[in-house]
Amino acid sequence: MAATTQNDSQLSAVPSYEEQQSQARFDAIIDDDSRIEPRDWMPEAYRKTLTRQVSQHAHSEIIGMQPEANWITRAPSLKRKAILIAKVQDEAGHGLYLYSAAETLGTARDELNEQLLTGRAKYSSIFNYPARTWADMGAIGWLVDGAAIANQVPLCRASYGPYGRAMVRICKEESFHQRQGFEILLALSRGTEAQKKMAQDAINRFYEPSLMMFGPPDEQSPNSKQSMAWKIKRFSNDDLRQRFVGMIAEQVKVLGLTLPDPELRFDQESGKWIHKDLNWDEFMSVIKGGGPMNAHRMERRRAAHREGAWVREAAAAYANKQAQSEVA
Ligand code: BYC
Repeated sequence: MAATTQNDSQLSAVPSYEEQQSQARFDAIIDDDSRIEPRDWMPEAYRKTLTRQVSQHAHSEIIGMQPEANWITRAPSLKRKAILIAKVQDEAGHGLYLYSAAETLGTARDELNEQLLTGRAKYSSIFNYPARTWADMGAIGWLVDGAAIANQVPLCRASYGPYGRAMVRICKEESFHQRQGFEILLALSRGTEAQKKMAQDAINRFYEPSLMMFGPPDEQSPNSKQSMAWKIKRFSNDDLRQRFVGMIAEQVKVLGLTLPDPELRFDQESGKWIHKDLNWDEFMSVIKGGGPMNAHRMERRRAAHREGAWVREAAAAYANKQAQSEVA
């Protein structure tokens, strides 16, 4: 009996002719740099890794609203307030496009949301650091959105159609976000001594966490190799970090400020930027929930979800009513 069971499972592990054909078609689409669409056959592992990445990306956009939203009431002028409101609203939109893209992979939004609220899904490490001063709005825009752009522009070419298309729109908005952050820092750096100091302090605190947004070093990144083979990721974590460092090393000069990294230099021989060692123990602790703001961010998100229950109920009741009137 046991032998029969083993035999059966061995047989079921051998792909059927149809499965082999589907796999070959999938491989050809990837090789061809073309796109996988929701109705196409895809390996379960591809679906799973995309659901993980896209939903975690969506969660990051939603949690990422918090540090900036906290500054809306304290923005130094009406103009700054209006810009910040628009930016935070954009992040909500990014979350919604990304949840929609993730849903096309077959997991309902309620389930994805549940994964966030119960701590089963990650969101970007960067949002577990506090935004202490107005200059932090500048540092978040310039460094955090800057890192986001460096990471996300290649994702516009991700092999999964709905993800790549969502990224095109998101990247356009992110580049406006980065400029507004840079402009906040520029105004502060040209202001009083105290304002300049505040801008430098914000850069000092956000530099290292923004470099860690690209994920662990390549040799410690369990998902990169396969995600690159599937053309979800187009560049490795370290390669993208390199591009970003090169970009901000030049831009900081325009600000008349500095990056808190005495080791930072371009090494002609290797063609690489050398930067200080990043604190990967801290990164691991932050992504496991031990960052300075993890508990606060999650508490706030759960409260917002609870407080939004009546909106979801009203929207569902309205949709129901519309559907009924269409049938009638
Ligand atoms: N934070 O094998 P690896 C924004 C996890 S939103 C937390 O390299 P992968 C913005 C990783 O998930 C920015 N966790 O993974 C919003 C994995 O754990 P699991 C968000 C991280 O997926 C509002 C493990 O570490 N951007 O810009 O190949 C306002 C091993 O890593 C992080 C995106 O989500 C991290 N930083 O590569 C302002 C971009 N890094 O899942 C701004 C899309 C790694 O196996 N995502 N981990 O348990 C990606 O490009 C990739 O998922 C990553 C990681 C490069 C982040």
